[in-house]
Amino acid sequence: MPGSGTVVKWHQDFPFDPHTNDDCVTAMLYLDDVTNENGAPRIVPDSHRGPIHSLWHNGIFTGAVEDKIARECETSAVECAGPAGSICLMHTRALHGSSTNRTSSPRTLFIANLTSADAIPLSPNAVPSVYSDQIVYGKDPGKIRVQRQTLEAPEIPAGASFFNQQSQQGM
Ligand SMILES: O=C(O)CCC(=O)C(=O)O
Repeated sequence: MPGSGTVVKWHQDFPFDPHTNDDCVTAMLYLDDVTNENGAPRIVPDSHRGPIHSLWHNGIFTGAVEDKIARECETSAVECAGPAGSICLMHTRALHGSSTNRTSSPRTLFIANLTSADAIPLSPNAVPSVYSDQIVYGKDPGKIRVQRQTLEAPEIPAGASFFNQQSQQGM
């Protein structure tokens, strides 16, 4: 929101919303024009091929990667600006963040997590909806695909937003 000074710190979505496999995509529908001035999402190309970074620091789930990784993101991220109606599709492992909205108008995104039907959630959905678990394309395979991985359990947020978690002083 304008004037809030809110920054979305660098993170990957998968550690917030782990599944049995990572064939998962975050879809961000831009409801307003999204520009450099109002905090366009910034994504690090190819980072989905890299490691999952911890969002826990000093025993606190901060929802953000450690400072050293964040500094690397700053130098390699690309900005994803676009007019209202655009959709930004991002792999669940992609490192991303957004800077503050420096304009006087809101910048609104509708965000949906799309997963392969055989990717089953490993932690409770923090933002349940009537559309949760709906198959949007294809049929239920009746199978669960499990990839070999070791993941840290996320902290389940008290509210619908991860902003409270990211504002904690854990790093
Ligand atoms: O609101 C934004 O700018 C990005 C939100 C985000 O990073 C996310 O939903 O994972």
